[in-house]
Amino acid sequence: MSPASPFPEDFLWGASTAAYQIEGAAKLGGREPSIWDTFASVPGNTRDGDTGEDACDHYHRWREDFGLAEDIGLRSYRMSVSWARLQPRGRGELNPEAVKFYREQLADLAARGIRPAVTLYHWDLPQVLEDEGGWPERETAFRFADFAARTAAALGDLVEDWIPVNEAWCSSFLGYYRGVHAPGRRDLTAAIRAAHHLNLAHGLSVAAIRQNAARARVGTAVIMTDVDPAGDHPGDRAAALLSDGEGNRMFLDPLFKGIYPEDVKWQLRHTGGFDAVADGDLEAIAAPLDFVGVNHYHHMRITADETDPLGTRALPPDGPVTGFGWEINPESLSKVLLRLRGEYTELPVYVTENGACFDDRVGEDGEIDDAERIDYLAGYLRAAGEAIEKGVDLRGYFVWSLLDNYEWAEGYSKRFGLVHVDYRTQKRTPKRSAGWYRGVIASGGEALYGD
Ligand code: IFM
Repeated sequence: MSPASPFPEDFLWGASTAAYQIEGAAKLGGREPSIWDTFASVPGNTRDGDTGEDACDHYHRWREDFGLAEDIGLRSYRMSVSWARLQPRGRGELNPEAVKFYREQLADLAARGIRPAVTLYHWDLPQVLEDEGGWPERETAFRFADFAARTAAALGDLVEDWIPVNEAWCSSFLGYYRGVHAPGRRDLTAAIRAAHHLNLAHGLSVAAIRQNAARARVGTAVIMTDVDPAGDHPGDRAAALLSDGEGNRMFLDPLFKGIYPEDVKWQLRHTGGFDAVADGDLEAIAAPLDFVGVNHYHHMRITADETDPLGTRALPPDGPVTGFGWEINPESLSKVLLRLRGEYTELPVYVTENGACFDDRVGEDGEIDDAERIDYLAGYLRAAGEAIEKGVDLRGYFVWSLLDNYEWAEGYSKRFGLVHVDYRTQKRTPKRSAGWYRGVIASGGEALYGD
């Protein structure tokens, strides 16, 4: 730790990406479609009909991208592997070409002194498994555990830090209830079943990874949103409680307490979704972990809304916002980290994602002066530092994202990267924030506290 910085010496300064958002090469190397290929191919599902078919062409350009990561001075890089590439039919032997592809990447990261963290499921379910019912079906959790075991065996000598499932809330509630993410279903019962089976998939894979990769440290990446009632009205308080229950506690409670929240079960009893919970599932889900990853983007003020099937609605933010219209409120990050420690666990924590998209412009000199992103990241990093000072065992922070990339239903319209990508030419240009982050890392965080 340097005198002015609360960040420990061995803090993992990192950045994150995900396979479908950057790889492209959707039809190469033996890969078969995932639910995102199918969803994005339907007109109207994504902005401008954008798909991840080419994305950032990281499949062919990963060496260049890792060079950029090294130039920034990243100590760790969080990536995901594509299930549809590694196990294209959702079962059986892994695809050797995909194993080679990821092994080469992991070896290259090691050679550059960058520690990898590997996510196994960042939303790209093989379409063949969705055709069999997808996450609302219990079998999918067992398919995932098998995939996790095989992948850990194939890559485990090159990776220590494993994250089985990224943001189970998005896959379940955005994918199966709101219908805005793949597979685009709108069925609350299916979403609750999906949430449970994603939780179960996480739990089953913890043991599967450890059995197949001796050095494994296994964690998770939960999205934690800071939720407040919009007003003092009892209706707003009840709506905020349910929103917190659906978004945060549905995932944190089973992981760290081995229960589903009683109030959420009661509110959603009419769906029958919790009938999916079988004897022994909660014990499996609550398998002890080595660390927790927190993805944080939102503070939300929730009001009651009878027109919404869940009865909740987020009010538009009244302060500064990102290019997504998401409220900029760094204090929320320290709040969720302190809540995690106070209510759930004292395990080591990593902020496995945090960042912002803005309307970045390439200047006439070819430079991208993304001052808003620098302000955003500086504010949230200082908030992370405050959480450390208040006792949170925070061991790392990963900017979302290393590169501009495919932002799901928003296509290529939202740019989150430290590095700009020209999707026409695939030219990479580090933004000013990349140089700024390099300085932060080199100073051990001290640069965050200069004048
Ligand atoms: O791009 C996503 C990422 O895939 C998951 N977490 C949130 C990011 C920004 O929306």
